[in-house]
Amino acid sequence: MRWNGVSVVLPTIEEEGAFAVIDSIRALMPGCEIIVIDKSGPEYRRRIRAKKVKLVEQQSKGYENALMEGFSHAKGNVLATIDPDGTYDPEDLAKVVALVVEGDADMALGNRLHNRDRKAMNGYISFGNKNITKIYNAVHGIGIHDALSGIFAMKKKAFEAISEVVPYRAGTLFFVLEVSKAGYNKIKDIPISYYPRPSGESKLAKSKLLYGLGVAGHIVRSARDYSPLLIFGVIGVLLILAGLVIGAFVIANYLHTGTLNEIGRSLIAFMLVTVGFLSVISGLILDLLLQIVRKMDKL
Ligand SMILES: Nc1nc2c(ncn2[C@@H]2O[C@H](COP(=O)(O)OP(=O)(O)OP(=O)(O)O)[C@@H](O)[C@H]2O)c(=O)[nH]1
Ligand SMILES: [Mg+2]
Repeated sequence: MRWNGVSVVLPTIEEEGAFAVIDSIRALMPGCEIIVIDKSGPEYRRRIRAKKVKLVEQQSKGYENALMEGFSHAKGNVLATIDPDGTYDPEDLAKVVALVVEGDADMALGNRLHNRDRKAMNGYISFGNKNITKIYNAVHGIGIHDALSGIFAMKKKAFEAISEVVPYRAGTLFFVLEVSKAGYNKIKDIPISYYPRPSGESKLAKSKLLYGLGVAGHIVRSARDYSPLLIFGVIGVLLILAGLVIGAFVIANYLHTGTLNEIGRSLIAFMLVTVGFLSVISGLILDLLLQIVRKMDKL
């Protein structure tokens, strides 16, 4: 494998694992460009410079901005990243990068969820991530498994297509969403290992729960913009079903007693069914508008 055209970006905030990761990447992917996009103090920067890699002092804020800034300095035609905190195996990085270098994918990701180490990722984070990824797959018709992986790679062209987008707080999913929206839909993943953090604390988010909710919000927004029928249709059908279940109780009670004495429940059932229908109809109208806009875009 030729690694000359590959640039690997390592995001760091005082990350001790980075030194060993740099050595491993050099051994596994000789000739690739290594860029450290850093937000640490002067002492850490001095030690990174001593490793003879390209050090970019991050001007912006946050993980997504760090990667955007790092990628913009890359010379390679395949851009990749690995979280250098000791939770990923650089051998997996080489495998993920190979998928893009060999032309099998526009973007490739590592999937940590195939065989989860319970010490490395706790249950609710894994559950949240799995389901966030599932909604993403449903909206964009893609079959990946772990949309928040710290190892991914993409064609330079895919990055160029999104280089003007202002990043939002969705971690790796920001890149996945934007690259697929830009038409780079060949997105693949392969199983990788994931280990408990050996040292230091999490830098990406103070609360993983709040972070996860924010990420889920971005998917729902993208679903609204890209597959309105799916999101409004599903919400509508759920509301109608809830209304029908409550309505069935009211009718059963009426048949049993001969009097209609559950006015409250009847009203709720009626409202749920009505709002459900409105939601489905909104989905249909938005879907029609979207089709028209897409047709006009193509003209
Ligand atoms: N330059 C830069 N690096 C960042 C920033 N936020 C996070 N990182 C780095 O990005 C990588 C991923 O962040 P982590 O803190 O490991 O996030 P995480 O994997 O969700 O958390 P853990 O499970 O504790 O590892 C690490 O190498 C961080 O040092 C940032 O704002 N700027
Ligand atoms: Mg980490």
